[in-house]
Amino acid sequence: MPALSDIANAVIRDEIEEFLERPDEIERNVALFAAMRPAMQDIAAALIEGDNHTVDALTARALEDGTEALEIMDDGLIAGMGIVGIKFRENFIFVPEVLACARAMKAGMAHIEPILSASGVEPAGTVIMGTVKGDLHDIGKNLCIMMLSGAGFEVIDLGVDTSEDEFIAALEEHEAPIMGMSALLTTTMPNMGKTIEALIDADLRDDVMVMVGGAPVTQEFADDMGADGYGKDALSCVALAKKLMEEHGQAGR
Ligand code: B12
Repeated sequence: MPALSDIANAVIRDEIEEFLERPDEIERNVALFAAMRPAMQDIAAALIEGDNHTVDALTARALEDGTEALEIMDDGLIAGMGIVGIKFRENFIFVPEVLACARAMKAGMAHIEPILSASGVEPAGTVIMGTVKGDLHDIGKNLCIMMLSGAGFEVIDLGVDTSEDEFIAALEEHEAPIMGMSALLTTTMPNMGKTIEALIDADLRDDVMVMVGGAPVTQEFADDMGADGYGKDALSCVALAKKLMEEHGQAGR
């Protein structure tokens, strides 16, 4: 089993030692960071410190050195944000610090976005994406959008705090076969179900495949609300969108 001392970056070692308390989270993060290249650990450390300039510079350098954009996203950026999430949950840090980390994440994403989005393949279909009403979290949604664009989907981004009416207006305007909703708060998750209800009321439910995601969302919750699919991360979002496109075609919609 990997040990804390297997992690090259001192900031990451200190963060795990000082702020992680649950044995499963310690074990998972030690294994994750110990297996990671030191350059990715450095990006994660700068993100955890909310240092957007360093994340910006290190991400650019890693790409120049030939590191894959996906590796930087998964290892440097998402793994770093995982530690931030735990510290936030345990009240070691608060909204202003998390906002600084989110800014640092966006600084890194700005470099990988053009790479993940530059696919040059035939348009795979249109997807409408939005974070549901009352919810301002957009990092995960934006990662999904980058990956979808990279896979050839045209994505209409409705942003955050998206009302049922805004989803409906976008569907009517773009006639998209797929709609994706993101929610990060247990209090806003029910708004996904409410949006699906609104689609039924507007007589649009049969025209569109609905996919949902976000950290608190589960397959079971997705089934209960009547969504057509659930994806746990940006990669599964793309796989799901492709599957739903096929199902949409088979249903003759
Ligand atoms: C960053 C962050 C913020 C930032 C958001 C900045 C931004 N621009 O997004 C700020 C500081 C603004 C914020 C505010 C708040 N937050 Co906040 N936040 C987080 C944090 C730390 C990370 C979220 C994140 O970006 N994760 C990284 C991304 C990559 O992961 P992801 O979003 O899950 O997305 C992936 C998958 O879920 C999936 N996915 C996502 N969407 C979709 C959609 C589809 C269709 C598919 C298929 C897949 C998919 O793919 C993504 C990529 O792999 C989480 C902790 C956590 N562990 O989630 C708390 C967290 C979500 N926040 C929380 C809270 C409580 C709040 C506040 C209420 C705090 C406050 N007191 O004000 C406010 C709410 C504001 C609002 N109305 O929305 C709680 C929610 C608790 C709960 N049970 O509901 C969490 C869990 C922290 C905690 N444990 O306490 N937050």
